[in-house]
Amino acid sequence: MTRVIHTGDTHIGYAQYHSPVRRQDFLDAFGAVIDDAIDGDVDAVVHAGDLFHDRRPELADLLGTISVLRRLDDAGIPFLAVVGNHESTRGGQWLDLFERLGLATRLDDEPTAIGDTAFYGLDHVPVSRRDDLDYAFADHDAEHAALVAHGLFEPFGYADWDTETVLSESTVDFDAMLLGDNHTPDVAQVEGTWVTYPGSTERASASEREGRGYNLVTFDADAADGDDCVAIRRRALDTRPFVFVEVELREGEGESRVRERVREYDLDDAVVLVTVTGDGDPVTPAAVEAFATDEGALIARVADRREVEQDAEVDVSFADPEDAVRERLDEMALSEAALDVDETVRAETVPDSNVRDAVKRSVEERIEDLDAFDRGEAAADDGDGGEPAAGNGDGDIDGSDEIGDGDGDKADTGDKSDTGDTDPSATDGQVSMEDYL
Ligand SMILES: [Mn+2]
Repeated sequence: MTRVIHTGDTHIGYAQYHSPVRRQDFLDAFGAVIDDAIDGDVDAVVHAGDLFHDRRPELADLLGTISVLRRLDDAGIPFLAVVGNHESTRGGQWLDLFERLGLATRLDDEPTAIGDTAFYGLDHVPVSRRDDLDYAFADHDAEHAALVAHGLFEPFGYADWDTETVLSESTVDFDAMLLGDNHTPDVAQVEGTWVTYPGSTERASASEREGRGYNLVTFDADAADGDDCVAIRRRALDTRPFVFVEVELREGEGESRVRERVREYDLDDAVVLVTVTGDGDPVTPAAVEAFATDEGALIARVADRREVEQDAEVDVSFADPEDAVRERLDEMALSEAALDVDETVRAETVPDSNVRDAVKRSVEERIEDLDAFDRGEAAADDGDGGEPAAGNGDGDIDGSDEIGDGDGDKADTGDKSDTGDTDPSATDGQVSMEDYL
């Protein structure tokens, strides 16, 4: 029998809402999972990627992570992991550093046996390079086998990676796929193989409403009822409280009604997200936010949905903001090279910290073809063609209906225009992982 904790999408280093307290929360959630692993004396902790929020964690994040991993190591419990899209660097990976320190095992196409189960790893691979994958895994002689992978797999939301293809082309017969990337916990069976996401361990976006947790996965001949050898149980984590307040204002109602509704909740140390809809008088978000923090909230954000509805001058549908952006881009008649840049900046497939490099690469690829830098033709009419929204690719799935997370976190909104805490001017000369290896 093999019993492991399956976790992922820890996003250490994420200063959500620019809050140092939130930054600590993400590390603390990782610590809580590891404490449970030690208390429960599991055989291993399996991490399915996005341990870090971006590829440039700060020294404090690294030191915090190392001390948590050391606790696990002191308890004699291995940490097996793969690399996610958020933390992936072009050189070596942070995970290699932890492996070098003896604190982690980077899973790959060779089996890592824990008890009677062989674990394999598949790092995040961009959509454009997936056709080259051959899913060739080395043989094992264990009873059970599991693939740990980072990506958006079928049959779950936003999927762009066909699970049936992975399973049918793999040279190893997997009993389970233990996944990361999709922040919504879920479990399903594909072709007789269990496929599961544990979800993120702290809410990385306001759309992650349900409670956070991780999976406890048991591989055993009679782990579950019948002849199934895999049992997946969900365990809850005690994370930062989020309070979602929805206020529909009626005619004549205004800020005092919003305050009244906010006060109905336990705001203590919570992230409070208020959405205002309906009619009524104008509401000043900053005033309500100050009120909520005075009442004990850690952070408060107010989204007044009525502003959008009332703005008649903008003739676009906000059902899909990407449509509005595309329409405006058409009018701007940008060159092909500029469109490349736009796509890189806006697509969720490129984590924020990688945008600079990705833009540099795309311009370099175009430099031979100067025509690509000529202005294009302005579209006579809008392209209403129902092409899919750009960038619903391999970013994390936290939904797009974000409220009040105006901190420029690209994981959430795909908004690459705000450099947030990865100010380009600050990245040069910053310590990189290679300095440690
Ligand atoms: Mn993630």
